[in-house]
Amino acid sequence: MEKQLDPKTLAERYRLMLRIRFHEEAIKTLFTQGKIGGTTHLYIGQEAIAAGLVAQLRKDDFISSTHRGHGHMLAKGGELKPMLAEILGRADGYCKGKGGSMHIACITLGNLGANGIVSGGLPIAVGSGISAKMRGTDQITVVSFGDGAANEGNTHESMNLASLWKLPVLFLFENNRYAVSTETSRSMAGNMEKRAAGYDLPFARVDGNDLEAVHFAAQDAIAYVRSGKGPFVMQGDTYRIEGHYYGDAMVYRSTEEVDGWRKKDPILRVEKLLAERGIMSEAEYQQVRAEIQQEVNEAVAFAEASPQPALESIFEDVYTEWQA
Ligand SMILES: Cc1ncc(C[n+]2csc(CCOP(=O)(O)OP(=O)(O)O)c2C)c(N)n1
Ligand SMILES: [Mg+2]
Repeated sequence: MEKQLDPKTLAERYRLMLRIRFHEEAIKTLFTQGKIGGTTHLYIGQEAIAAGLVAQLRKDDFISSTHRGHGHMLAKGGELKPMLAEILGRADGYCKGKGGSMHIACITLGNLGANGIVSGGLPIAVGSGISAKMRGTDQITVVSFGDGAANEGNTHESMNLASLWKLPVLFLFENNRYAVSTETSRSMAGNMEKRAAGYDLPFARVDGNDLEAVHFAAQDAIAYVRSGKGPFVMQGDTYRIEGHYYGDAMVYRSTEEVDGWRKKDPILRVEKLLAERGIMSEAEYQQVRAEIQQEVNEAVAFAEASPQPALESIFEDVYTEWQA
């Protein structure tokens, strides 16, 4: 029999996946209402990866994330209220409203930051790995990156150095099939397994829409990296259900393709498991959905009531001081 999560953990991860999904759905509404500045990239469809891997990290481990990073942050212990306040650019946000969707960071939670630079998270993870090694701790750093980022020089330089110096970094390749409008088959030569082998790194590939598959592969990868043997590359195959950014016309792919992937929705798959294993009936998981929706609604109200950052705060939390 395939390995199974115990009922309590499965139910907890289900709640987390719903929290990630409903948070993103709330952002869609806020964005449509013109309440979010700039752009926003949604993690809808990829929840099993954050909930399967990031959620089992220790609090003192680190993550280095991407422009599509809300799910990673919530799985690392992020709370809905300061998340949404940050995304609305308000003073109660994780970065006091000065980071926004693409730059959410929280050092106490071990999030070294979402990142607007595609592949920008990888060198940061290498630096974090060097730090853990020099300090002699067994903390690990997980860096998520997409299929677009996979082809950037940063990715190769980071894997090379991390392998050479045996750094405690888990490279998490989230292949959601698209980089903006370009499908992976048109952008990526070879594959990640061969690339990892080229840097002498162990590799595992899983169905990224299968929570338990991600969890158990991640458990092994985390143990390997934590033991001090060096980095590991893990690939989760998934699909970006929404457009690249919210509002993208998505003319580059067919409705049939998207609908096909909606049927593989990682949340629906967990609901099926919960029911089949007698952990929750449909009525019970509908109740959980209602509870999480309520949590998200309260967080939206909190964020909307949060003040704008004070003008003077623009000079706080910066590394250099401006002088006339
Ligand atoms: C260095 C750099 N190049 C290009 C961009 C513009 N850009 C933003 S997201 C993106 C696509 C990234 O695709 P992928 O790595 O697959 O991540 P996904 O959006 O699928 O999560 C691009 C090209 C950028 N932000 N940074
Ligand atoms: Mg992608």
